[in-house]
Amino acid sequence: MPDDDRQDLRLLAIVPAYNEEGMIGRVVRDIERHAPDFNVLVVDDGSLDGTVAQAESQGAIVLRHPFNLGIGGAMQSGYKYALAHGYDVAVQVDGDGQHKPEYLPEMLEALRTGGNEADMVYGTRFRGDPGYKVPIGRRVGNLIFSVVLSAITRQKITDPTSGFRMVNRRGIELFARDYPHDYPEVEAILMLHNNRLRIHEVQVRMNARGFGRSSIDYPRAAYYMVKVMLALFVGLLRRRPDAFEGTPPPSTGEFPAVEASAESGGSA
Ligand SMILES: Nc1nc2c(ncn2[C@@H]2O[C@H](COP(=O)(O)OP(=O)(O)OP(=O)(O)O)[C@@H](O)[C@H]2O)c(=O)[nH]1
Ligand SMILES: [Mg+2]
Repeated sequence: MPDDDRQDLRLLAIVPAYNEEGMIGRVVRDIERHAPDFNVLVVDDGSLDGTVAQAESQGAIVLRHPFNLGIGGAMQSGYKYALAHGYDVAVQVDGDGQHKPEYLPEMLEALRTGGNEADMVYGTRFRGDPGYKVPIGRRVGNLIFSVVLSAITRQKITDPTSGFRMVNRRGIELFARDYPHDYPEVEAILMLHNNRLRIHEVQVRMNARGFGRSSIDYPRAAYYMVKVMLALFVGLLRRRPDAFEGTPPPSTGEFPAVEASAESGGSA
């Protein structure tokens, strides 16, 4: 993308965080270091530890939930914020340090130029070396969802459980309006497909979780599989609109030049 185009874009990194005091400061600093054009919004999902103080001390914008809503609720709050504040691009960067911000420039480039131009670009661990030892249960679950979603979307979706995803304004509008609740990543891909938004993968390496507890232990993994499979089949029964039904796409290109609204805030 030519530099001139990129300068006009308003970019937001949404960092969902639940009890991530051990990593959140570093995540915010790393985004600022590797992708200084992004403002950083930490969505604190009712943490009981020092997450908010750590995020604020690094200059992030912090949005606080009064109680825990889960990752889907945290991300939807982030997308609503992005929509209300006129951002053109929003990317999820997990607060546990798994997503490496050094990939953000490449993902931004791919959002404009990837495939047939993309509405969502996400980082896949499974096109090469994932960068850490992905637990076997997670690999198997991922493979099952990969087969199902690749068949539905008729394109290769190699890492449907990756949360490392960047969307343009259309994606922001869609997800601000509606975002799946528990374990949202897989369902969100079906939502994009149902709304005829285009998806593109880039190969990334991730880190093992840096601190704190994963939300997905074995009993929950079983629940996750059943719940998400059911949600996929229900999603398939939904009407598929002829075209994206949000704000009509701009005639001038992929990224509408949105008037900067009120406070921009941000650390970048
Ligand atoms: N566990 C948990 N995480 C949340 C919640 N709300 C927001 N998050 C954040 O969402 C991000 C992803 O959650 P993780 O538990 O790491 O999910 P995951 O990356 O799929 O699982 P792991 O690979 O085991 O880390 C993290 O940055 C969490 O801090 C919540 O209610 N529970
Ligand atoms: Mg994680």
